[in-house]
Amino acid sequence: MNINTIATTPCPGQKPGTSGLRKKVNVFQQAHYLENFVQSIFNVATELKGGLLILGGDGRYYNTRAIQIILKMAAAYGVKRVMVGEHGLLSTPAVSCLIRKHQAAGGIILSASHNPGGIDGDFGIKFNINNGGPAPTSFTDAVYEISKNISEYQIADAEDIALDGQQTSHIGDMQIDVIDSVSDYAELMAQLFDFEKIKALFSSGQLSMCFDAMHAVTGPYAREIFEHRLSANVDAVINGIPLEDFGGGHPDPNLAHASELVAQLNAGPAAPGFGAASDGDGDRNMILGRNFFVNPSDSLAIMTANAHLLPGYKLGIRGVARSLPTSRAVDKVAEAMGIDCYETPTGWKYFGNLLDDKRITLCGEESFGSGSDHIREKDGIWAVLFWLNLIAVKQQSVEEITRSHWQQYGRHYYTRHDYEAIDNEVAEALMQNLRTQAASLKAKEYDGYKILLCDDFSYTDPVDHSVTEHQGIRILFEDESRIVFRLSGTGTEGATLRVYIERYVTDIASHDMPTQTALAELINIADNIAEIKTRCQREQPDVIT
Ligand code: G16
Repeated sequence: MNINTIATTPCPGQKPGTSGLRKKVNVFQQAHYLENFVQSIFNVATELKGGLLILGGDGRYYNTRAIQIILKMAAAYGVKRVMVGEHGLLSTPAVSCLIRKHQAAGGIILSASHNPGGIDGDFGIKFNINNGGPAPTSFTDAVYEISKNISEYQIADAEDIALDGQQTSHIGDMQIDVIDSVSDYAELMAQLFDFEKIKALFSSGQLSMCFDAMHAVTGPYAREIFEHRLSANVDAVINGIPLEDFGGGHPDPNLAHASELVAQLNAGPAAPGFGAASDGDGDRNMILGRNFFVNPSDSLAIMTANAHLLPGYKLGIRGVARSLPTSRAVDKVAEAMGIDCYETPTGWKYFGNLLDDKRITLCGEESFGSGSDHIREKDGIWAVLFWLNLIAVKQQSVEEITRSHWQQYGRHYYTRHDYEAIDNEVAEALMQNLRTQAASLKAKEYDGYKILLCDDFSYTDPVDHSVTEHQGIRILFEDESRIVFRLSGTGTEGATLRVYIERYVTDIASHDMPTQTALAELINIADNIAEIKTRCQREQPDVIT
């Protein structure tokens, strides 16, 4: 094998965000851009030398091109073996599953998650470590430092590898196995959930479902698991073929972007009883009942309260964790169950230590993510199966399960307002203004809401004691309402301000208000305190979830 050493210069801006490096496709297509970053990863992940690498992506534009480049660089670096998904496809949870099952040294996932794809869309790359989870900040910081000074990279002089069909080939001494993207993952799911019970739900005609794969990576997983293994209705999976541009759609499973699914579930008495969607790389989920939306924060709370009813969790759960902006619905359940509930910064990587140290079994985020100790990533199909299994055990609809949960624990009305593509300096100044005000806000009252606490969230990891600061401004009111402000770490254009608002209501008679109405006063208070409209020159948020 001939190895070429290529001289390069650093490409600015290769600092990974909340989840890997995400940029426009044309940025990744610049000379040496991808290669610089991959070489920087290899230089930090030295355990890959002589080890196994899992490689795949969500099928977006540039996926297969990037895989060919990475394979040749991996061979040059001395990776022993690479398992790559057929057609270059692997969901993020499947990569995590494969790393753990095959004791790989790590995995590279090519995805910009829920961001749009296609030639004018976004591309991304992230590295997962040998526990199957996202690389911690110490790792990504080290990669960034190398990327700032890189002067050369190595790449094997080899032909492209065929990614169609399961087969084994070599570049030099490195073995490449093109594997079935689905089977290992599907087997893990069958161990956690009662497939027979779920199957009976469908075969008895009691339930039909609609899963929107959004032309992203989960199509093949959903077809195999829901249609083949669980015998769901034949039309259970829509938009099931992965496309490089996601069919022109935005693969973000929320009420705005999964509109085809929402229309089906809202189509009256003949609508399916269960609906769900996942994102570009298959780690997010949205759960719907007939004409009913389950807020992701509520979903985590409901899972926590009921996990013991499902085979994979029948021994009970150790503890739970949620990210800062996720509503405190799960805190109420944890309190009642007498288990620990951790509050972490945004980003799945912060759950890894808690899972590895066996402090928690379940974790989740408001950003349509939930997961458990079965892997080290959030997991969209897993969440769908969790809900299907719960419906089969409880013999109740999605709405009935959710409403009875609210009756028992109270309801956390919750919304997130996103202001997108704001000028970076304006966004930073807005956050700085909040930081400056934080200490003086305590005990102030707005429209009858009195502030109990206001701070810039900082997290000390209880396992490795690392400290992560400036993770968002949180304002807690005396009636348990909360407002959180933070800037997104996944966008690719300007800054995105996220404002998260919640209000806790125990009175059952008040559980039927439209969410934006229930939160109207707090929405105004958020604007008063942060001066969003004047500073950002916006009348309305761009997206409300
Ligand atoms: C990523 C992370 C999640 C995080 C989300 C939101 O999700 O993996 O842990 O909650 O970003 O990030 P932000 O609010 O910074 O945009 P994904 O699905 O995009 O990988």
